[in-house]
Amino acid sequence: MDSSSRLRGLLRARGPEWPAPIEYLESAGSTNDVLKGRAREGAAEWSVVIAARQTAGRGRHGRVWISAPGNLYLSVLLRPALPRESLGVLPLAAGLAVCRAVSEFGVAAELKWPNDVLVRGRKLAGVLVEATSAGRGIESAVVGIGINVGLVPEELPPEDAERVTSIAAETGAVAETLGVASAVLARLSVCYDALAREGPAAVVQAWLRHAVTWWGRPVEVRGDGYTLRGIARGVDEGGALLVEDAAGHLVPVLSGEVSALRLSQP
Ligand code: BT5
Repeated sequence: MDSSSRLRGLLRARGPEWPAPIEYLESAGSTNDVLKGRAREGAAEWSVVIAARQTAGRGRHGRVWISAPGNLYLSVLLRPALPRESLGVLPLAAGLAVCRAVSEFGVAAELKWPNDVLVRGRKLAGVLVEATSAGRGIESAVVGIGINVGLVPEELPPEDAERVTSIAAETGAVAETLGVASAVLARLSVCYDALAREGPAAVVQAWLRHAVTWWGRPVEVRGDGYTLRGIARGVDEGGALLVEDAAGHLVPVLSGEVSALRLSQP
């Protein structure tokens, strides 16, 4: 059986027939790019592209995503009926789906705004959402998910080794990547239904229950050309991080890197 039929079967065992094409590639530049191409050709919502490895895997802002074989590289196409302001909730929904999916494989992960899935502070998975908008709405959103399944951190350069982890490194067991893919897709469809039915606030609440607990603590956010220090207060319905600045104003942060500051740090 080929890999896409196998994944389709795993999904069928968990629920209804997957509603769109599933494309499995032995190698891709970036699964997000392949799926963006399919989206331009009119691909259906929930179309999936998976690659066994990527030669140009990307993180946000053009960063490199380490994409050796043995891990999961997956992109799924959504056409959410959401206003553009709610786009920021999609990475949270995807992160939540990943967090729930990996718990099936014995990994207790935590979510870090906006798109990290961590275990004991090490990165297990990342999410890259790339959307096109139409008027005030979203035309399509390609949700890219990378999960380290079999990766051996010690085989990476030392600077990466101590910052990453994988399902194998956490559990000592090698999970089937397609099994992880089916768990992620099934969980994503549940999160997405909740988003449509109950609205972004419900997804944000669920996300917060799995998030790193730094609320009420000092953080630093580094974005494009700015640095903001303040107290992390929460996440709003659009998925923006709310940081209370020195003047006591709640500043919604749409993108950036956040780190917790030690209380004594000036
Ligand atoms: C992300 O970016 O975390 C988004 C990663 C999304 C990858 C998926 S794979 C399928 C789809 N196709 C793609 O081309 N991309 C998506 P960001 O928050 O910018 O984090 C990037 C940073 O994570 C890098 O600068 C490294 O420090 C670290 N990193 C790179 N590869 C990693 C890996 N395999 N595991 C853990 N950390 C990694």
